[in-house]
Amino acid sequence: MLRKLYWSARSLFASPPPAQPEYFSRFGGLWTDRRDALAVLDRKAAQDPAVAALQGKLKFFIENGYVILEGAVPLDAIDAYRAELQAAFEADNTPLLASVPVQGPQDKDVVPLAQADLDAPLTKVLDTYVHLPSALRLSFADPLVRFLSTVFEDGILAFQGLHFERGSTQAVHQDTAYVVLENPMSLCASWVALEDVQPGSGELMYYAGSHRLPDWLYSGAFKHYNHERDKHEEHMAHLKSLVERSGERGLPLQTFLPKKGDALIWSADLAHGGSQIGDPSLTRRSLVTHYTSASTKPYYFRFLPAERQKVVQVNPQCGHTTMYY
Ligand SMILES: O=C(O)CCC(=O)C(=O)O
Repeated sequence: MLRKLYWSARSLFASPPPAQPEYFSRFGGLWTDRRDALAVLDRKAAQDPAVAALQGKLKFFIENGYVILEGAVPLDAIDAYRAELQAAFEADNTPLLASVPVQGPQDKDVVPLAQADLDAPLTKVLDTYVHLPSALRLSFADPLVRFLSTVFEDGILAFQGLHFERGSTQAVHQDTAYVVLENPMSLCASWVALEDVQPGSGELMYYAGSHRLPDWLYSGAFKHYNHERDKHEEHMAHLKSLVERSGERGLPLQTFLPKKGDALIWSADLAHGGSQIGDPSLTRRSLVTHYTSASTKPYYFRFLPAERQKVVQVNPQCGHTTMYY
């Protein structure tokens, strides 16, 4: 009850952050989110050969909110990861956890991997990079790290990983609603194909350019959805608005049909989801990693005891953390 009162009072009095004229979002963002990002890119490319080498990809990312890096992950690294994960599926003592769909306002639950139906579309194995060393070569493959560290202008922190065996069928959404950071726009995700993706398998889909849709403000103020604070209808209206507003702007709905080893990186606010599965016999194995900059903290650190707020440094540029283990 007290909690309810707190949230309703907060909803009444909270006001959105002041507009930041140099950014599209009032929550700011990375340099690639600035209104003058293309000019910034030209300046950076003139000064830094590493940026110049990525200039075409960065321009595409700035304009479209995503970029495809073909062959980003070595095939042998994927095979090693799939073998290690398969061994975990078959073991009775794996510490791995999975998120599974349930009815209710939270709509998901976290269970030991052995209790999860991996063939259910919304099952996600959580943060495999914590327990499977082979996952690190995927989430931190060189082309991903080069691109992400240029975008973040910093080291990178993986703070949520989702492994899918099947298409997710997840409605088109913006990650900033659920994947929450102290600096909400300091977010990118990679989607790595662990096999050649077949049409009908529930392909990843996205509205190109939707990262520039005006902010959706939960309870008039917040970038993220909180089921205790915000009405269910507000959440549903957000999802509906992404399709409507993308349609009004003529943004194309595209699907990703990658080869094994290809990766797609999306920016914080790209509207994306999983297509319906046309052929239930098809798998669609993929690994999503959500990253922020080394200097930003996941919001979940607020709710973890100090000893669990730890970053495992893989190398000077890359670290990972988790809320689950
Ligand atoms: O892979 C998919 O189908 C969607 C994944 C997704 O939306 C996410 O991880 O945020």
